[in-house]
Amino acid sequence: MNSTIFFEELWKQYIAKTPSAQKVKSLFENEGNTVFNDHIAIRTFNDPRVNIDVLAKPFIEMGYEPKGEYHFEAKKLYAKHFEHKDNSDAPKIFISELLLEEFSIELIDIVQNILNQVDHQIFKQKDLILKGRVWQTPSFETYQKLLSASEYAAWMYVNGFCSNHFTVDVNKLNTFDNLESVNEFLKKNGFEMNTSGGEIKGSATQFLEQSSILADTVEVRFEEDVKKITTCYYEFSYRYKKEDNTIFTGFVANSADKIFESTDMQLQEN
Ligand code: OOG
Ligand code: NI
Repeated sequence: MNSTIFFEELWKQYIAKTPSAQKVKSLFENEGNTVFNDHIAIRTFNDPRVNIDVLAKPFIEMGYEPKGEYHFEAKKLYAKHFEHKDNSDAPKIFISELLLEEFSIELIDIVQNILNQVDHQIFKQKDLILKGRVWQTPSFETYQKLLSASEYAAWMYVNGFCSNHFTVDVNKLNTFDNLESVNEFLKKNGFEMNTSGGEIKGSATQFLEQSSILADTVEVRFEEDVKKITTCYYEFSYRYKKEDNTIFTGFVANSADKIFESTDMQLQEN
């Protein structure tokens, strides 16, 4: 699959679970903008069957290379970002993994059991991140156990492999000069911002400002019952030039830490 088709397919799957993203993109387009994607993000577990290296492989084959590394001590996550070697317009890829060994035996067992349900070949497929949840129907009891230890683990159990967000490159919008005006526009149109750590995460001195709307929710069929659970969200980024006059292409761990919370059910109004 060529990379253009791959990203188109990824977008289709993403908006199927995140209709707000398509709505926001259309609103920008109606104002006279072309929307460019700054980056996508993928979540996983650090189990060797599905860790960052496994999920990065198809991107490496497309011409991406590893760049920055990020540590999230409280959330027990590690992440890497990847950039395309020769196409600076290609979206950056941010992949994080849950550090299983830092959790209880119970959580480790649950995750092992989930992964054991899946044929090994599936994890090796290049289009794994187009496959969503590749394990059996989740149990709400298990979901809640995971949730008490890690919102990320619980989200991953229900949503599986996908792009958990796309990101509007605010630098490239024609009718907006900054992230504040984008946020005002989103709120005026009825979208709810992730306010954890403030509406805007980061600053010009960190060369990156980010904001995001709260994740959409869908009704998920669990073994026991149907429940509303968060899916994916849309992010907005504004990047500044560094001292050397080139634009900053990395991520800021303190800001990312708060962006992760866009899928937190507790931030939802209902
Ligand atoms: C990723 C959160 C971090 C960013 O741009 O800093 C991030 C996630 O929610 O999986 O996307
Ligand atoms: Ni992001």
